[in-house]
Amino acid sequence: MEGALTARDRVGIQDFVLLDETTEAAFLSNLKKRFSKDLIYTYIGTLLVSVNPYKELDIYNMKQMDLYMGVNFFELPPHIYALADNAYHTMLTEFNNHFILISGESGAGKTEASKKILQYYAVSCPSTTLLNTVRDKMLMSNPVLEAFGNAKTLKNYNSSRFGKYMDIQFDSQGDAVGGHILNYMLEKSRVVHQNHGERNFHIFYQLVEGGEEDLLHQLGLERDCQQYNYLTQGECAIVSSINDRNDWKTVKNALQIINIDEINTNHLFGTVASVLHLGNVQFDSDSKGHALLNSNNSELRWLLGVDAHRLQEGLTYRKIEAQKDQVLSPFTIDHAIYARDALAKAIYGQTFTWLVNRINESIENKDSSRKTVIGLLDIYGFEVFYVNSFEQFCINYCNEKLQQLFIQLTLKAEQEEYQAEDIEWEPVQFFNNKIICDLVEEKHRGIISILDEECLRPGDVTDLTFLERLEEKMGNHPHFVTHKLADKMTRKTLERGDFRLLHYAGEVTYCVVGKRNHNVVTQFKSSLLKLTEILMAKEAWYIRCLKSNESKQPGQFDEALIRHQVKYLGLMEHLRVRRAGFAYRRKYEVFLKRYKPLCPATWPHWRGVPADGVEVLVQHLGYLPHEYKMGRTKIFIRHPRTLFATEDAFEKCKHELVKGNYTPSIIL
Ligand code: AOV
Ligand code: MG
Repeated sequence: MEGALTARDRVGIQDFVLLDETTEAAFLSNLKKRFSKDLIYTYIGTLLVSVNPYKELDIYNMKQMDLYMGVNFFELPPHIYALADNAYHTMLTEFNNHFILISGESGAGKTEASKKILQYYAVSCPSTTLLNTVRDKMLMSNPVLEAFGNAKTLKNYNSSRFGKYMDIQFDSQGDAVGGHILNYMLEKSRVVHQNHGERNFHIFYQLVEGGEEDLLHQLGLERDCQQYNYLTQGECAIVSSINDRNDWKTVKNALQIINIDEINTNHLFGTVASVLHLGNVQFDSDSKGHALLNSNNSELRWLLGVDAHRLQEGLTYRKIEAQKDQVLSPFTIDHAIYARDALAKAIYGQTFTWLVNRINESIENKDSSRKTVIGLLDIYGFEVFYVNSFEQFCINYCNEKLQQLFIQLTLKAEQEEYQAEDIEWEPVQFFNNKIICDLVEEKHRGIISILDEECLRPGDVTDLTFLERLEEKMGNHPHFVTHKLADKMTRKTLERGDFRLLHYAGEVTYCVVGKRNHNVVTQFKSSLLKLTEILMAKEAWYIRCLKSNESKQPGQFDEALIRHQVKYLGLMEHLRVRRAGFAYRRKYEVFLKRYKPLCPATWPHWRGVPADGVEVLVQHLGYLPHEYKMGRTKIFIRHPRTLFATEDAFEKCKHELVKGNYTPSIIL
């Protein structure tokens, strides 16, 4: 007993459900104790809490993978491999689809977690040469998509600037046989503008720093990031902790593995180079204030293989179709710059979509036999910058939706199920962020609808009229703050072009200037709706990632920062529901069908109603009264250990069953 206590004191408790008290202080103290021992993972039941260590830990090697393969969840210390393995085995036994929702704010460790899971499946699933190829391609899709879709931000040196949902498909033997990626809104504005201390997408720097001499020559590029307007706005093109040259090699190799041939690879880098050249195109104005291409522009000849004259025309004139005629209306310099940047963003966005499509073709499994999937969701985390624009609005809205999904699937559905099944239950209160999701997306009344209406309204619509309309309609909403209200409150005042939302994870001030991209946001809303439907049809597993400190320092546990995340992620409420509730539940029919060989009275057939059969069965297995409850249609099992013991007994009897000489008494 003393030994157990010592271990507990030393390394904390590995499942929060077993904590003596469910206070926030006890929760944080346990997390801190474990973090100080480099134990970054802790469970709340089957949910995995992960704290970013900001240093390499020796816990992701082959030995560790071997250790966790096929082992029951709670038999070993908490690990991301245990969760991945448990999802995999549940999928195989129940032959259904699963997804792993990885959430947390920017820099909390979501992308790293999703990579660890993919690596685990790549190593742990049975393999053949052919499947190894598919697996290599799936693994190699990561460095390619990160090069084109990730960037250094103030929050994270490798921040995902797009959302990614990846289905890994398994056949009935458990082989990983293919995959499919869905991507969500790439932050295209980064191509043309970066805030101070931030960079453009990694691939630009990788090409300029790492590209072979011949290639750079062919693309008309100089090996100097400072030469390119699109690379220098953040004033941090070169960062000591990012090795662009090495990453270039990795990306080139990865492109080969995912079957992008030399011609397409050349086109791909030609397009990347074109964007850099486009960013250097400058304009002068003539005596009437119309934009003209600057006479020093040598850049145009490098652009896209497009006729220079037509491109020049496209960048300095608007084409107006009037009945059968076409009229060219000249741009001012500001308009010309806007057109240039819009073109650069569109080219890069299309290139990214093309790349995702190529990857999908290369990892697609064409065999039509039935497959089950494990979906991995790794999306940009909640973020607050000094200036927050349209993209932050979409990113944070996406995080609200995922939090809502988590609440629906865990806190809400769980408690509703106890009520529906007549299980005695003391409700646990929680903050439901549906009110904020509605504020953003509700039909006819939400911010997105108002944006739509404003953009379609004839007349003089500007950013500020849009803001006025918002203030008119939302002014009294508890999660919306206008600049007028902010002035009255003691809070930081707002600029005239700003509004503030009180998100589940904190306050964010958004600047509406230049924001009114209603098509993109409406599309984003419907793609999130589809994503929610995809996820709701699957069994969920959760990883909640916590950021340990803002300065990315190893070993630093910023208690206030972590307390804030524990709060808004709803971890305390989740723990309370878990502790008072039941880890597993099965329909009586399903439970009985699987485990009936374990009891002479239920094997080979139970003649009565399934609920009675289950009662007889669990009595025979020695379940204690506090370990389970009988609901209206399901048995509820309090702790997974009870189910694991039953499952172990079932595994043992399976061999005898196959031989056909089985009687329950042999086993029990
Ligand atoms: P994110 O995906 O959650 O942010 P990342 O997964 O990119 O965050 O993690 C940020 C950085 O933290 C990584 O580049 C690593 O340096 C470090 N890190 C994270 N997890 C681990 C780990 N398990 N072990 C060691 N270091 C780790 V964002 O994409 O910004 O929302 O949009
Ligand atoms: Mg990420």
